[in-house]
Order: sequence, then structure tokens, then C-alpha cells
Amino acid sequence: ETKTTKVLVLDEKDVVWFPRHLSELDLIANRTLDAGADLESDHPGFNDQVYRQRRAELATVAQEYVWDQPIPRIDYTKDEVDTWGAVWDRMEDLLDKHACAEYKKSFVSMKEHCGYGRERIPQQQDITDYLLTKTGFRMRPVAGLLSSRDFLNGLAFRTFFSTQYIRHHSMPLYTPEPDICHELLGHAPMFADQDFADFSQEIGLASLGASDEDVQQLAWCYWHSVEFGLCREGNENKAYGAGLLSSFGELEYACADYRPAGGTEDRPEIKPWDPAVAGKQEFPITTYQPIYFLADSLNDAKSKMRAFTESLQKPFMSRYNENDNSIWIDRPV
Ligand code: HBI
Ligand code: FE
Repeated sequence: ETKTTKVLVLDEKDVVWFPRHLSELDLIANRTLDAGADLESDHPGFNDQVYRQRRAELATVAQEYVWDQPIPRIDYTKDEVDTWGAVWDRMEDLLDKHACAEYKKSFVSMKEHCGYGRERIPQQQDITDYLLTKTGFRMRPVAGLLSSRDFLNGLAFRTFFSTQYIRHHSMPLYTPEPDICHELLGHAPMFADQDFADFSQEIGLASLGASDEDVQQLAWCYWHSVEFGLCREGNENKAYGAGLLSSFGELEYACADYRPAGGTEDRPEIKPWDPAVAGKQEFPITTYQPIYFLADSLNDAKSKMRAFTESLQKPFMSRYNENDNSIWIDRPV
């Protein structure tokens, strides 16, 4: 079905350019919002010249990456592995308690198959090899934050733009930006689940050539699901969002069903997962979330997302052809 070729006569003025083949991610991968390694003055590593030099080095690795090449292996230093181990040690038990079943299943498997462990930082190529066999997802190095549009466009190609640097060792439980602890502990295991992989790609496909308003709605949906989503398991709320799965404080805050003795402690609000609501729900980026969205299951999250993306106004629909890594476009309505 995806092999059919159709001639498209889209008026170019109506639709912004978007990547149509996996190789074209090379054209957006380096459009980072900052230079990738420029640290803000309040960054924990701002005054550490060794750290800054390392960040510059890893930014270069990402910038030089070409889509069909093996992902360069990073020789992580003892300091870096220690930081990883410190995060690992704080997260392991909590993940067992609060991560969704799909996450836990992948996590066990990734310890066996792609080098997950407290003593060693997994490599993006090994994770990619694993994910490709499970769901066809892949990682691709990136130097820093991309625009929402560029970042989400990658998901259409079942590609997750992932940083390769680690947070500063002085504050192992804090990072102001994505780092490997967040990408590899929070995101990567989820992409081994078929429903979650499809869900993520659904957001990505909808972002291709979308209007700025729709891209923002999709980015906000992404935030309230891929980053901070909860799903129901029996009578418990479990985490599937990477922002929770990589933050020991917020994971407990979002999932623990504790009733403080005094009864005064603020508890977050839980809303049922609905992309039309999540896409318009503002959120803070420097504090715990005041609102979490709860899906019945990952499959339910996916079907609601699909229904929502179909309701968006776009002059075409797109599919990804995994055989030749290209986007196939149809023009209904
Ligand atoms: N860029 N590299 C990178 N990593 C992210 O996780 C990321 C991003 N850009 C935007 C973004 N996340 C989200 O906040 C949404 O805007 C999609
Ligand atoms: Fe993230």
C-alpha cells in the first residue's frame, strides 16, 4: 500500500518545507536553538572549563553525524560514568515502584541486550540496534535543543534526536536541559514498546508541514504525554513520560498515592488523557507539573492521539515507508 507512487500537486505556498526522506534529517539536525554547547550563566557547569571543553567536543560529534553512518561511540570518562551511576542508584528502586509495565519490561531487556547498567553508559548505536529489532525506532545524535517543529519531524521517521553529553557532576540529580540520563533512562526504553512507538510517530507525522499553531498543540501534547504522561494499571497510576522516569523527585510526586498526615501538602491534579485538552494546557518548565494527564493504557493514548491528528486541518495525510525510509503522502478531503 505504501509503495504506490502518486504525483502531488500541492501549492508550495500552502505547505512549509519538511523532510521527505530519512537522509533529510541531516538538514534539520544542526538547527539547534543555541550553539549546542553554550551554557547559561546559571548552568552548574558554567565555570568548569574541562566540562565546557567536553560539551564542545560532543557537540561536534553530533554536528558531524551523517544519517547512514554508524553512531560514534563515546568514550565516557570516569567522572561521567560516576554521575550516571549516581542517577542510576537513585532511580532504580523508584522505577520499579512507579514505572509502567512496558517500561520495566524494556528496561530488563536492555540490561541484557544493550549495555544498560550502573557501571556503564549505554551507547546510542547499541540502543538503536535494539530498538530497530523491536519497533523500528532509532536514535540520532543532536547537539542541543531543536525547535518543536524540527524535533517532532524526526519522530515521523521513527527517529529520536538524542543528546550524548551528561549533566555536570556537581549536581547529579539536576539538569536544566536534556542529557543522556534523561534520554537513555527516561525515553529510550519506552521506544521499545510498539504502542508507544506508534503513538510518538503519530505526533511526528502530524507535525510534517503543519501550521505553527498545530505544531504548538502537538508539542504541548508531547509534553503532557511523552514527557509527563501517566497511565492506569489496575488501580494505580504509573509513569510512562520520560520527564518523570528520569527525575526521582517528580516520579514520586506524580505517582505516589500518599496522604500526608496533616493533609495540607499540595497534590497535583490528574486529568484524563485528551489531546484536544492537553494541546491547549500550559505548563511550567522549571517546577514539578501541577497537572498530569492519565491514559487508560498506551494503546488508548495512541488511538486518542490518532483521532486528534485526523481532526487537524492539513491538506494531506502522510505515512512512513519503513522499506525505503521515505514519507508517503496522500491527499484526501
Ligand atoms: N530538542 N534536542 C531536543 N530534545 C528535546 O527533548 C526537545 C527538543 N526540542 C523541543 C522539545 N523537546 C519539546 O519540548 C517539544 O517542543 C517538542
Ligand atoms: Fe525529553
